[in-house]
Amino acid sequence: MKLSSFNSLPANEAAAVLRPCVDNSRWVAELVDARPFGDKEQLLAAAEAAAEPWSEAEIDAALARHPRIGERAEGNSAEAGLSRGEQAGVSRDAVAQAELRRLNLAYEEKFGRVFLIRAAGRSTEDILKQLTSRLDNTPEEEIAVVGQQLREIALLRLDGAIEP
Ligand code: 2AL
Repeated sequence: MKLSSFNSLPANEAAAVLRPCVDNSRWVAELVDARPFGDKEQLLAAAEAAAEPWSEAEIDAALARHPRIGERAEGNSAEAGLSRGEQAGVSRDAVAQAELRRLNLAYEEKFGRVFLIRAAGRSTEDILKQLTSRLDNTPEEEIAVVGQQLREIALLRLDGAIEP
């Protein structure tokens, strides 16, 4: 969608464009209310500012909507389609899948939430390396990394949703 169209949508329709980027009503409302944006850079800067920082509760709520790395999102919602695209490069190889599953479960056991990483543009090897290394983080270190990954995913999705 063109930025000019996004700028002039009714608030509920503009919110519906933003929600698949990250399902957080505070972030969505801040951006809807900040319209009109003069250019796409302004929109992306506002989107980043509104995502910094997330509260822990916001992170937990948003994470509930992300499938595990290595699991294909089901259904034809906008979010599911975006997730499938982001994870398109994740190997379907049985050994890689088993390793992802094992490390995902170890991560969930330690941190009590799904492992989140901006998957677009990353190889399976890179994801496995990050997952292994992040397992050594303290909960405080890890929540900062998760927040950053959630911002990156939201910004990439928004970048893809709005044309200049
Ligand atoms: C995902 C996903 O679905 N897309 C992405 O970039 N990361 N999931 C995840 N658990 O990290």
